[in-house]
Amino acid sequence: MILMTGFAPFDGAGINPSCEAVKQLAEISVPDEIQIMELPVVFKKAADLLLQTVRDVRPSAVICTGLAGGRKDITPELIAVNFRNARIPDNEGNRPQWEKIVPGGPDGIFSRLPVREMVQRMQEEGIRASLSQSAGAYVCNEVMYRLLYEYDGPAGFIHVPSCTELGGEMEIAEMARALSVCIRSVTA
Ligand code: PCA
Repeated sequence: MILMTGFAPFDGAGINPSCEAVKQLAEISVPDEIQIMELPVVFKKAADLLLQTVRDVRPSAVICTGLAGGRKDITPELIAVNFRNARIPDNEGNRPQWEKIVPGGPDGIFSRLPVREMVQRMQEEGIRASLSQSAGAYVCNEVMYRLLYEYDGPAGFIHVPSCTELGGEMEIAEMARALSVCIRSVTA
């Protein structure tokens, strides 16, 4: 079973397309294949909750997703960095500046998902997709870093762009389709 996560809404938006896409994906995929989970947009808490669930449900792979508002493509992330620097407060008012996530941990950890193949497959299916070399320094990057640091199975992070409901160009149904293509790269 693959554990898939999306994030709660943040920064004043009413929805977060990452979570909506993951929910739609659960409806179109084989029920035993995935378990879904919504993470709070809160430093430390999101990663703690995720890792507790990973220990409890023992998934065969973990794919986390989040919103990257300025992008137009579905972007699998190549690497997480050991660094927090929040431009805006999280949903509980935390705004860490210029900090390490894990003092003494490696500077960066590469995704353990087949990111290159995922991008290729999505493009072949006509979906706007490209590789991202930075997950930022906000809650998504922290979740990706702690996941890769504390869990040793296949794991990584995919950012989705803004959705039509929030003034973006991509439909949530298209994002769900993109994630189903990505899952095929992990299970194949
Ligand atoms: N995107 C933010 C946090 C939650 C989300 O969906 C990020 O990219 O860090």
